[in-house]
Amino acid sequence: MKNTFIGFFKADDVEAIDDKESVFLFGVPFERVKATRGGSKKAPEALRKQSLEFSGISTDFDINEEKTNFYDLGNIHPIKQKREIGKIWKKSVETNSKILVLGGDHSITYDTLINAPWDKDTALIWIDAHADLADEYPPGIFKSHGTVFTNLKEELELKKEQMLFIGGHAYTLTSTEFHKIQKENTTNYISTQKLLENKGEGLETLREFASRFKTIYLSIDADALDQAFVPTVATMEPFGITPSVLVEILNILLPKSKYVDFVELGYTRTNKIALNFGVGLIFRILEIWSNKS
Ligand SMILES: [Mn+2]
Repeated sequence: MKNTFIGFFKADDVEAIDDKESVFLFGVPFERVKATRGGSKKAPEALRKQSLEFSGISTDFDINEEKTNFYDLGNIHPIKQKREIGKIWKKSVETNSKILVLGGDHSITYDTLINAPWDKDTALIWIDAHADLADEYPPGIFKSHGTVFTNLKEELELKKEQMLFIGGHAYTLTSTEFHKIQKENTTNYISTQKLLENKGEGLETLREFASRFKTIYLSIDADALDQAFVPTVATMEPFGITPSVLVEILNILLPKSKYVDFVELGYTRTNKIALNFGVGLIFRILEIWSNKS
C-alpha cells in the first residue's frame, strides 16, 4: 500500500487497535475468474490515490476530525490471508467498529462475509445490476463474481427472509437467476425498474425490510449505477440507478450497516469518472456513518 485513503491512519496490526466505534478499511485487490474485461483488482490502490485529490471536507463533514478512529489496514489476499479477515471481524465486534472493504471483483464479498458473525437478526443486502445468484458462472465454475450470493446463501444457510437484492435491471441475467428470483423466491428483491418508477414505494419497502434487522451487511456493485456514471466498469449496464437514488438507499441502510463493500470498479488511465465517483461514494458513506449512527 503506497497511500492510505485520505483521513485514515495506516494500521498494520488490527489487534493493536482499541478505539471503540472505529472504521476499519481494507482493500481486496483480487479477481477470481477472468470472465469479463476485469481490472477491478487495481481499484483499492487507485481509490486511495484518487482520494488525495479531495480535501475530505464538505459543508456537513470534515474527515480530518474523525482521524482518530479511521484505520486503513492495507490490502488483504482473500485466500492466503483468510485469517486476517477473521481477526478484523473479531476486533470489529470487540470495539463495535464498522468495516469498509474496497474490491476486487464481486467474489470478494464471499471471502469477507463467510468469516462474519451471522444470526437471524442480520440481513444481507446487495445493490447490483445483476443478481449474482448463478449456480455456476462461467459454466463449470462454482465460485465467482456471478455465484457469490448462491455461495453465501448455501454455506451460511441464510434464509430468504434475511436476503434483499436491489437492482437487477441488466438484460444479461441467466435464466437460472430469473427463475430463482421470480419462481423460487430465493431472495427478496426490489427491482431498479420499480425503484425508479415508484421511488416512494420502493424506498418504503426498503425501510420496512431494514426495520426488521439489527445488523445489515451491504454490498455495492459499481454496475448498479447507470452506465453514464460508471462508463468503465467491466459490465456497465443501461437503465441503472442514479447516484442520488443510491444516497437515498444509503441513508436508510447505513445506520444499521456494520459492513459495506464496494466492488467491480473499473477505470482507465484516461477515464477516471468511475474512480472519482468511487471516492465520492466512500466519503458519502463515511459522512452518513458519522452523522447518523
Ligand atoms: Mn455483482
